[in-house]
Amino acid sequence: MKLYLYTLFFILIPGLAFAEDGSQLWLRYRPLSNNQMKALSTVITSVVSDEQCDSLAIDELQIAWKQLTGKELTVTPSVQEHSLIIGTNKSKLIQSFGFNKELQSLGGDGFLIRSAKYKDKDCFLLASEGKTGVLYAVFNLLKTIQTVYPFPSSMNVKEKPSYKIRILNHWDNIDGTIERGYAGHSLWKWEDLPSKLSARYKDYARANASIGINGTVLDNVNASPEILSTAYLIKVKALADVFRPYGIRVYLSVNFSSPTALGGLPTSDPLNKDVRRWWFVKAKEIYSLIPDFGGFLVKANSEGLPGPQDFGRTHADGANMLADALKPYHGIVMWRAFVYNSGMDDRAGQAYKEFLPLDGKFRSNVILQVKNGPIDFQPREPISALFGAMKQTPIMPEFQITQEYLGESNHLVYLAPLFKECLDSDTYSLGKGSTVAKVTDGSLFKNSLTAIAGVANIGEDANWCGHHFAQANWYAFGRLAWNHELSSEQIADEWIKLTFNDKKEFVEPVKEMMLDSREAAVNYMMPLGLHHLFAWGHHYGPEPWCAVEGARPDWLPSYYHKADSIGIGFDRTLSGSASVGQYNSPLREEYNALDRCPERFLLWFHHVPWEYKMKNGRSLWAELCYTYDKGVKQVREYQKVWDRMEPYVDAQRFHEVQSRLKIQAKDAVWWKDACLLYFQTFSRRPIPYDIERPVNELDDLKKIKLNLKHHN
Ligand code: GCW
Repeated sequence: MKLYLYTLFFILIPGLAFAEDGSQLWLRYRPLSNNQMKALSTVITSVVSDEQCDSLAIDELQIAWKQLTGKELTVTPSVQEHSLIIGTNKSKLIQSFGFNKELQSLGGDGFLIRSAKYKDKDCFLLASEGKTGVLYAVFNLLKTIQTVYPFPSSMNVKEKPSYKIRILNHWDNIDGTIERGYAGHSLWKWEDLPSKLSARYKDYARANASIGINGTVLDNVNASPEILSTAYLIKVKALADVFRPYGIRVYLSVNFSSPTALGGLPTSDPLNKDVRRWWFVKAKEIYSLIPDFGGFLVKANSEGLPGPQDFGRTHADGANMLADALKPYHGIVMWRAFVYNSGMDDRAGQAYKEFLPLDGKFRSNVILQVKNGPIDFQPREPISALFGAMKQTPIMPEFQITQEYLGESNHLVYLAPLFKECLDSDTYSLGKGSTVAKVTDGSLFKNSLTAIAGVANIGEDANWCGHHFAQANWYAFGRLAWNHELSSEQIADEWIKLTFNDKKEFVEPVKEMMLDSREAAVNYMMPLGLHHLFAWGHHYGPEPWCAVEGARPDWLPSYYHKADSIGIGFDRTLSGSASVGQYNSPLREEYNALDRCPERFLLWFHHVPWEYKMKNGRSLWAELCYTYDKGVKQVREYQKVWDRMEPYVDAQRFHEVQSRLKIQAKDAVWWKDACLLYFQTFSRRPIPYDIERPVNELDDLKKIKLNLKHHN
């Protein structure tokens, strides 16, 4: 009976009849309250545009208006009192305001939103040098309408993106699987392309445009040569055509040995004439199909992939050859610096050693793509020393939005604080204030090619990202790529209001939980600078004891934690692996000195005795125990916070988040017990008696073997 009434309720109330599956992301346009509507209707009543070309932006505006206010936003041929005037700098009407120079300086993606007078009429101006900028301005205005109360009676917004290229990297394979993807299969339906276009392609483009993302690498960096076959390029073209109106360019990851694997050449040596010709011809073919193709992303001589070193050439030789082929069409090469070889050399220092000697040797259309930290997207890493070291080579940060090492799509971990921690870190490259943000946005070294990449967490799940809160990480990446000065708090605030609701009772506690969540994950997984304690084969659960016969040592946790009877941690000081020496002063000295090293990086840089006294007076062992315990407590707290939110959230999203928090809480205990019980076999000290006792036996934990299919 209860079920019957419930069903009836949904059938009878239109608008509630659709499932709240999260598919609308942050683009929901919920009806405004009467007060909000009043404030808005006193300043904007109609829209005018003297250009056809902005129809997409106008459409978006009109759709949103209808949903927000219940009214049509009428398009008028001429300016009226309270008109919203929209257009590019080409429009005569826009030009009449005299902002030409300012608009030019903001570029095709930047925009102005201004209160202005037109022949004594009060109006709002929304303008850009380019069409994409106009679309961005519309999304910005719509965001303001939904998140700022009351709607301001006058506006003076001027925005220009921090990075020219704001790009997602999809690790999507052409067989439809996604490497490190936790939200179902790939969105790209290669078997249906080019003739059948999924409706989600447009939704994807629109969502990206709404946060300023303007590029997408469609395929995995572990690239199949087949992606460059004519059959696939025609499919890529079909996607590029859908994305183009939204200002999104398509890029491809390429396999360095494509000339051999696809073209049948005996070699892929970058200095070989036939190889060079092969790439030139391939570039020509690509651009004949996709005139605005963005360029290539390359993972070479990394984790077993082919690269120029197979032929005794350097990374610069390889990158430059591709850059030469793309140059006539203004394409770029994003060359990854994620390289490390198995051996005795500290993995954390290898990319720097490999690439620093090549500084200044790359073509101007090459940009080096560097992961935020020197190892691999761990819950916490210091920055890669390459930021700020390569002074003559543009560098783009690579962040991981997909939560490979952060609980996949089961854990609620808001990543803006992680991204910000990297961007705001000082490299001291040209003295104090040389932050990663300034090193990479072109302001410090005056380079004009600037970019930032995020490894996408998007799949074909209805809610796109697996966990409803993982949408916030896609959103945060886009917002920070647009403006790296935004705070994590501001981004969370926007996202919550747009995605859920604007009730203070909901926004505040949920925001607090999000802002705290990355630190919680560090606490229950790898506190105090620990890293890579993950299980073999997947990167979900703990296996600090992991030993696989014949395995590369640098793929095993013991390589990183180095726990023994004396202590724990990787000695990267000048008397250890010396990787600390790759940082500029004063970072180098600070990290090198045990008593000055920030405790969040302690075990990253030092092998520390169990009895070492921490700043708060506890021993290292005790501090490790308390920190793991704190992480567990934080997640238990999130469960309480979320359960209290039930009145403010639709049932489906409430329950889905609730059930994932249960998994996260169990996982946090798993992490804590596994790490503490295992490290205790070395420390031989008791777990402080005032914290929760382990609920697992170490032997049982060692038997856990996850079903990879479930997790990948
Ligand atoms: O961390 C490793 C991942 C690989 C990934 C690689 C990379 C795409 O475990 O799955 O491969 O990094 O970034 O190239």
